Amino acid sequence: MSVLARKLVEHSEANEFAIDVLSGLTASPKRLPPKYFYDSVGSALFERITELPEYYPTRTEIGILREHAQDIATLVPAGAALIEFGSGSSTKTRIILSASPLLKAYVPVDISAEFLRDQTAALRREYPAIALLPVAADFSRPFGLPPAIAKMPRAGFFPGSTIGNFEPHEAAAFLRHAGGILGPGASFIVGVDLVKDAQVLQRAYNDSAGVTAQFNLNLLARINRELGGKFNLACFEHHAFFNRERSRIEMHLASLKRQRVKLLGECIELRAGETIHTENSYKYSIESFGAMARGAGWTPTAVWTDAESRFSVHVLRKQPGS
Ligand code: AVJ
Repeated sequence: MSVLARKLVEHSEANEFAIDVLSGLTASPKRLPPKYFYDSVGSALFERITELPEYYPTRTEIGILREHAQDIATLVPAGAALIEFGSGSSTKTRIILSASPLLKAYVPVDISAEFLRDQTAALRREYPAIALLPVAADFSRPFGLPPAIAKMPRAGFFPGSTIGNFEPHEAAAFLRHAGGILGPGASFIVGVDLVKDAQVLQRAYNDSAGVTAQFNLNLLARINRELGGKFNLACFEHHAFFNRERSRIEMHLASLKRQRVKLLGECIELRAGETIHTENSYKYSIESFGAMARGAGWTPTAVWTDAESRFSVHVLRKQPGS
């Protein structure tokens, strides 16, 4: 990419952040999109979250992937390219790559070009027989695949229950969109967190070390850093709770007092106790996720869970003609 092209991209990204922040903070109720959690500070905090004793999803999913890696590999088409949507933890990717000797290519798709560069350099050394073809893009939008995989069958990989960040209708639209990218004959490996006891869920998002609170508050710190906002983090509190009616964990930042905050020439007013809604993390049952996948052009083919039914890994097959 030329210097000018890179500048334009950076500029439009900064602009998009400013637009999303201003529109979210002037809306009622106030909200901020969770995709902005992941700057370098936020990504490092998220890595720490995945290691917390209360945060069961990551280690549970890794356990399921390890235990069933061979079964998963048999459902990946021979000679396929593996396309990962939002390449987060390389631990999970390595389990799939190591178990599937017939994979020809690995295409991690991630919004952070820097993260992609670091991650692929290491994988390239470890898997010399697999073509590593990173794509820097927002995976929830249309993006182009590397020409080198044009003729290969494809398998998708979407772990971590990232799908839970979408509203259910958006999750269905994403599954359909992924089907279009992956093409006929594709399989799709999707990690989905399950509905469960509210205590277990609530503890996972209210850890005793306060890392999730820092992760949530970092959104305001990022707005201060990148957009010159004047948020005082001490005047906000992390809230996370399970909304059973909507089957989702909600995260909010609650204003501890009535306050006005300057941002991009605007003045954001908050009432005492008013919240900024920063994240939804939807939880599904195996059946509810399967039904959504069917409605989005996929056939649920296999599903595994852990002994406590906390997390699930689904393999979907693309419905012919969908
Ligand atoms: C990355 C969206 C799956 O919802 O559990 C963790 C993000 N937020 N703790 C999740 C998150 C607070 C995570 N996902």
